[in-house]
Amino acid sequence: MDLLTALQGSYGDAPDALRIDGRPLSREQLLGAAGAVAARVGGAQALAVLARPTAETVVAVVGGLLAGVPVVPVPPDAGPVERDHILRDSGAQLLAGGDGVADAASAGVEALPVDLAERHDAGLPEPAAERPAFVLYTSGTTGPPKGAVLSRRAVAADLDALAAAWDWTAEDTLAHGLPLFHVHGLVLGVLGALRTGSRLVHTGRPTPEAYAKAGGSLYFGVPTVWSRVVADEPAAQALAGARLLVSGSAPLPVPVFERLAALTGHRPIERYGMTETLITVSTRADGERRPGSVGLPLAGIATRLVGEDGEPVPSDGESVGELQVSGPTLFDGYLNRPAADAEVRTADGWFRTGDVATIGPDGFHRIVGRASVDLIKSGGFKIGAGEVEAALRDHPAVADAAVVGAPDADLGQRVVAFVVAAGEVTGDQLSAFVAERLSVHKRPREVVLVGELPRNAMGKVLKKRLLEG
Ligand code: MLC
Ligand code: AMP
Repeated sequence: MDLLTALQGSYGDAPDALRIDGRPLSREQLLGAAGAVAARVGGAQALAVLARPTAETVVAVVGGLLAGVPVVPVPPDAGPVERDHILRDSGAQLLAGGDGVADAASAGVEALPVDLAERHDAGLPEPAAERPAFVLYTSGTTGPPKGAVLSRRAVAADLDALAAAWDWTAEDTLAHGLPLFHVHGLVLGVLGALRTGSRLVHTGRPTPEAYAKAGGSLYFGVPTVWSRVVADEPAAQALAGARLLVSGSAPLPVPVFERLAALTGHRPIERYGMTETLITVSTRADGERRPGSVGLPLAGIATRLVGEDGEPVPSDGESVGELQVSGPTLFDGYLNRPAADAEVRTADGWFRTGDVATIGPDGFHRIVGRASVDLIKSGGFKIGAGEVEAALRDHPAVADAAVVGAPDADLGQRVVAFVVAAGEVTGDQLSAFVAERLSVHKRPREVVLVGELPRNAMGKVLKKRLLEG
């Protein structure tokens, strides 16, 4: 089945099939403007899109997909270090959504204009299902972000499995305000709506007031969004008329689940996934929604738990092991990084998630933590400690730095940097330094200046000790 079938076929002529940051767009407008983009990008190695939450971003993404050109979303607040890495590593020759030619020229690529008023019937054949749809950049424990290559087949398989699990149809209005450069906001939050044929309301930012006003039947949010919603009772109560509230990208605290259920009358769906695997496990619209649990594998997905000794771990609901997954939604590999690729795959072809989980006798999965302290989830964003440490070390007044994720009631975890200073510097200056070079959400929310970092005999920083204070 074509990746964008619903987009081309069954859509009505509603003038606001898509509403993004207050701007309405019909499907005919979206397809016409995207067709014009497609006609310009044909044959390019990759199309980078500065992924602001705008209609132009959606048009550029759909244009790339119509042309069969891999789309590389760039965080709109990415500083030069992160942006240049993504553009260089992906081989993108074109950048859509920038502030024009100057922006693109400074990044060494050509600016691709996006005009919402243009109409062009691209008339292009459906690209092969094996072709990459996206290269999505995701942080690892060390080094700069890696580009995960996701095929059109993987995206289509995941969206169809989610539509089945959540009874997601063209009758729905999907509402969310998540960023358009990750799986959650872009793959599920935009392509999911286009593939199922549902309307889409993107709220610009995921604030409780904006969610209350959006009039959705289906809502997506990261746990930070849901915890802010339940703190705003009128906003939460306004969601009572929805059909389904869905949480993902990080663990939903049980008290937030319970509060959401009490205020809205809806027990939220929780689903689990990763950039590299797309969404693989979820509770179902027609099944039990259990607090603290992400439910059952989606159709076509197999999961297993493996112990540190490499032996299988029993599905008894108590024994923990590394969660491994296989199925049609898995990525094709990290761009230009065969060694990193080999690390995450087992000899028999399963993907090692790095998440620690239990599986109950009833098949329900519980994510209990991550194997590495160097991967931080803050507000649903994955942040590699090594990338932030490297950015801090680039500051002339930093002799050494160690970054950890401390528990945080709002963000799940917050980035805390322990820094050995080599000169006069304040925590705010270091935080701003990281925000300028990388993405703003990667900045340390707290900087602790220390005389030295605790290390073991091998010279490795004892991060658990830092976290214990
Ligand atoms: C702050 N700001 C700065 C700054 N400090 N700007 C420049 N320099 C500095 N030093 C600005 C920001 O740009 C922003 O501006 C504003 O301050 C607030 O930014 P913030 O503090 O980062 O926002 P925060 O409140 O922390 O955001 C919470 C949040 C966000 C929930 C809205 O974390 C979020 O959108 N999370 C979603 C993450 C997500 O989608 N993950 C999915 C990954 S996919 P302005 O102008 O913007 O207000 C995945 C797979 C799966 O995980 O399973 O789904
Ligand atoms: P990312 O690489 O940004 O796609 O983040 C993927 C990671 O987010 C996973 O490996 C998990 O650690 C985490 N994650 C996603 N969904 C959930 C969830 N529902 N519960 C707990 N952790 C989650």
